[in-house]
Amino acid sequence: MPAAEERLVRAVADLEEERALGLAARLLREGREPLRVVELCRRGLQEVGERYRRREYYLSALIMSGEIFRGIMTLLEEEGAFPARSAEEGEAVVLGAPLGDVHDIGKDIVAMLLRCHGYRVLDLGVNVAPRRFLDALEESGARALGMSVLITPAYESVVETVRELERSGVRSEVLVMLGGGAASRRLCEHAGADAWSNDAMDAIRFLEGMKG
Ligand code: B12
Repeated sequence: MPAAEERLVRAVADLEEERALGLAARLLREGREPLRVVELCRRGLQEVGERYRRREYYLSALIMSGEIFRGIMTLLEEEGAFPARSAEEGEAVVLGAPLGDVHDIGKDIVAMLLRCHGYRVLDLGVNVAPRRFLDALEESGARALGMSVLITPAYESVVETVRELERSGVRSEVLVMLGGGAASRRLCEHAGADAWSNDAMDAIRFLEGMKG
């Protein structure tokens, strides 16, 4: 990894906000892909998570790291990195974090990318109960659902959401995709979802696959 990229990962991991923002701005100016900058920040946050797990950081560090990422997202928006396309005619996608999970940074990145690719995103936010996901799918006629799951206690709610779709008889009409740090092949299989990934761009690939 080039030194400038490594410095950004480290600045995020060390919670050096000003430095991280400055480095991100510089990388963009030098022509780095916005998604590359997102990925470097994600790695920085992953390291924050590791340090938290090892008890080298406290909860305040998680909060701070989230704010740093938000700052970088604002910067990317100001630079017009992910312009939203008009989506009135676009395919609808329901998005949210399952009940029990309040992490929304990754979900917001997915939402932004989808809008940038012309999808109509119904973002239900965080802590979304299974029934609310179902209601949104039925009301909007969306044929895709994306859940962003970062913590293991939210697994149950993911499983329950897929069951709710089954019970209502709409499961086979809806592409269910999982993402976020706690998404895995195991969870995908266990819940009976269709696809999972830790890469935001895959949301678009999954949706394109659905059309084909
Ligand atoms: C920032 C942060 C917070 C912030 C969140 C701020 C916010 N607005 O989101 C705050 C402070 C609120 C927080 C709270 C907590 N957190 Co926290 N947090 C993190 C941290 C450091 C970063 C998460 C993040 O935003 N990453 C960056 C984004 C960009 O990555 P991402 O979500 O994976 O998204 C990418 C892809 O996965 C993909 N993607 C995301 N969604 C989707 C969806 C689809 C469909 C697709 C295809 C792709 C996709 O796109 C993104 C870009 O590529 C992680 C560490 C980690 N390793 O993840 C811990 C972490 C997730 N938190 C953790 C914990 C324990 C907590 C708390 C319980 C702490 C506490 N004691 O209160 C609470 C839980 C609150 C709750 N009920 O949800 C643990 C979870 C452990 C577990 N497995 O259960 C982690 C892993 C830290 C750790 N190592 O212990 N946290």
